[in-house]
Amino acid sequence: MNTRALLVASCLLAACGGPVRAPAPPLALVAPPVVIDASIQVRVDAWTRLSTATEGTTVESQAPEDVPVLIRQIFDEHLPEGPVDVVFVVDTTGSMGDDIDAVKRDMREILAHLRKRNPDHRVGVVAYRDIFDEYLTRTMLSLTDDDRRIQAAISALTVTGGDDWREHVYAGIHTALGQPWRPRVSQHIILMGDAPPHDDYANDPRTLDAVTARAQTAPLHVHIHTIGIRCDATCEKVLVEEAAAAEARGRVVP
Ligand SMILES: [Ca+2]
Repeated sequence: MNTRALLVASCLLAACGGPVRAPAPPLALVAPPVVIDASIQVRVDAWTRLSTATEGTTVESQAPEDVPVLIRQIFDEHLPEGPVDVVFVVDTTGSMGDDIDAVKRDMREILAHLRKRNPDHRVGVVAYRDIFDEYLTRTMLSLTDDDRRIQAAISALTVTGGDDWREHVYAGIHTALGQPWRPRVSQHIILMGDAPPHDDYANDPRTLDAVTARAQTAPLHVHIHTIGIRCDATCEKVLVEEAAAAEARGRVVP
C-alpha cells in the first residue's frame, strides 16, 4: 500500500477531518432486538403448540388493558353454551404486575360476563413461577361457583421473583389439570404469561407432550387457551442481561 493509500485508510479508520466517532456500543446494546424477538418467538411457538394440541386458541396482548378484553373474547368465541369449568393459570413473576393489575380491575365485569353467558360455571386459579422462587405452583382457588371467592383469589395474586427469563409453565398447567374438573362438562384453561416454558430441567416429567396428553385423557378434555403477554421493559432488561451472560459463556441464547 503506498503512502497516499495508507493515509486514506488511516483517515477512514480514524474519521480524519470529520467529527470524532462515538465508540461502537457494547454488544449487549446491539443484541437485544434479536434476542427479544427470538425469545418471544420461542414463547409464541410453545403457546401455539399447547393450544393446537388441545383444540384451544392462542391470542397475543399488546398492552395490559388488552388482557381483560382477550379473556372475554375467549369466553365469547370458545366457550359453548351450558356448564363450563375454567381454570386461570397465571405467571406471577415480576414482569406480570401491570397485566395482572388490569385483570384485577376488570374481574368483576369479567365474571358478570361469564355469569350471563354460562350461568353454570366454576372457576379456579393456579399461579406459577419457577423452581428457585417462593413457590413453583400454587392453587389459589379450587374450582368453585362462588364468584366472591373467585374475585378474592384474583385480587390476592402478587408478583415477584422469576430469576431467569423462562418460567415453569408446564408445572402450572400440570397443577391445574389436578383440579376437581367435572366430567362431561366443557373444560378450559386460560394461560397467561410472558415468558417461554422451562423444558430443560433434567428428569422433570412436566413437559409439553406430557401435559397436553394428560389434558386430553378422559375424564379430562381440557382446552388450553393462551394469552401471550407483550414483552415489557422488565422482560427486555432480563433478556439483555441473559444475552450478556450467555455471550460471556460463549453460547447462544435462547
Ligand atoms: Ca425463571
